Amino acid sequence: MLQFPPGFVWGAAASAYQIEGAVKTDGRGESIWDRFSHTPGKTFNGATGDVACDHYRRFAEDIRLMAELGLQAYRFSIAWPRILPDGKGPINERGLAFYDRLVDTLCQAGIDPHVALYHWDLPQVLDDEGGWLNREIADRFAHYADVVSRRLGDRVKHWATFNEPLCIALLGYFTGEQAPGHRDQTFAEANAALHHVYLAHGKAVPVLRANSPASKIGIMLNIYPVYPATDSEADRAAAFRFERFHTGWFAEPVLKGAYPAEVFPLFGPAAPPLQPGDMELIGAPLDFVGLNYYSRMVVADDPTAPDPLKTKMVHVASSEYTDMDWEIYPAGLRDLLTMIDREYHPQEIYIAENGCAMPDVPDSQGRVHDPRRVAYLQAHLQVLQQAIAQDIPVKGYFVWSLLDNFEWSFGYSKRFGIVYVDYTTQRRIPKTSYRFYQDVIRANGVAEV
Ligand code: GCO
Repeated sequence: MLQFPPGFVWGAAASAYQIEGAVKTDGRGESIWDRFSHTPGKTFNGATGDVACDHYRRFAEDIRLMAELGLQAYRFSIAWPRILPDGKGPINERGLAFYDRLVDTLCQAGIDPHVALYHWDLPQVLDDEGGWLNREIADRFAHYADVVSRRLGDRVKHWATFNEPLCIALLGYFTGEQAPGHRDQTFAEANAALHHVYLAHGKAVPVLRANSPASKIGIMLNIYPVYPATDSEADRAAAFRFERFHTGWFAEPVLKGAYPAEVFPLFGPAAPPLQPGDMELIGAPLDFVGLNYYSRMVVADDPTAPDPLKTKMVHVASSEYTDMDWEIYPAGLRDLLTMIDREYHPQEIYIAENGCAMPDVPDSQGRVHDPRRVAYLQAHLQVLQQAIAQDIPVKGYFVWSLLDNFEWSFGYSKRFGIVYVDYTTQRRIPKTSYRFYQDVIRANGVAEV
């Protein structure tokens, strides 16, 4: 048995739009994901988060599942449009009251609430005013953070400002795969959106510290370990460019207070719209960094690629892939943690998301066996335990996710949960991986294979 340290935190992660449903209940305003998912052609089979896992109504049942699992923490996001339906102006008390009940029910179950303020569901009214392209959004976000942390700051001891600035900027404004679905190939919009997300983060940190003085504050990042497709000079240079961009661009502003100098010239007039004082604010010291790890990036040189990096992702023929077509590569978690610890020396790290999509189907007795997910989790936990044994300050692990849920543009076609959701009945069926994770938590350790 590979033991984790005493006090290691075992959790599960989810996000508001992916599980709550109830999109028009109790005064919730429209979000950009409501608008995007209801736009024909944007999501698989036209799926939306209108109902999702109906968690808004069923949260007490889901918290019972968490308690039976033995969870010590639950990472969820708050829907800005429930709190401020227009993103600003009057507070929607019924929306705030929902999260009050959620937090109280979690605390009564002995489960620590880890809150992310923003997991992609921007109030549509703010997007109509420019959204993340409008620098004023940073003040709107700071106000939202103030309203929420004044109400919950006595019980929430872990706050993350944003989930994955990379996806907000790149998928929302460059590839258009996610809301608000812009496809600006000059990269100017992606860089402006990214910079304003960072600015909003920098403005919210002191607000959270003031309203929730006993809490720890951080951000959730998806940073990838990057490997060259071949040992050729061109591919090694491509991997370096990709790594400096992805890690540098999507992590260093908040971890070091600066964009990587070698990448800045790539963008010319499309560079982030910096103003004096921005980077000092953005680089405010954090108590933890949340890392969402799923897989690595294998990169080759591609002179024909559309983006300034001139790189392309490569499949590894000898590797196994998940239902998302992501390579299963546990060693990447060790390499990522080693790099983050060496380069940025974070006080604390949480694995804020780790898991896999598999084509789960109930058997004739209604049970869901997911041995490949068990194997995925076991392999990554084994690597994690070994990294912690090397004194890398990982304090907790959050499986993505407790429930199968709305996987953004993939709709409900990808199942990441350790609990199966029958969306026609909303029945929850714990999978084999739920029992596996229950045993890991109970033992605070994982069997070595
Ligand atoms: C992300 C998001 C989650 C996803 C999960 C599976 O990392 O993309 O945080 O909302 O659903 O990662 O893709």
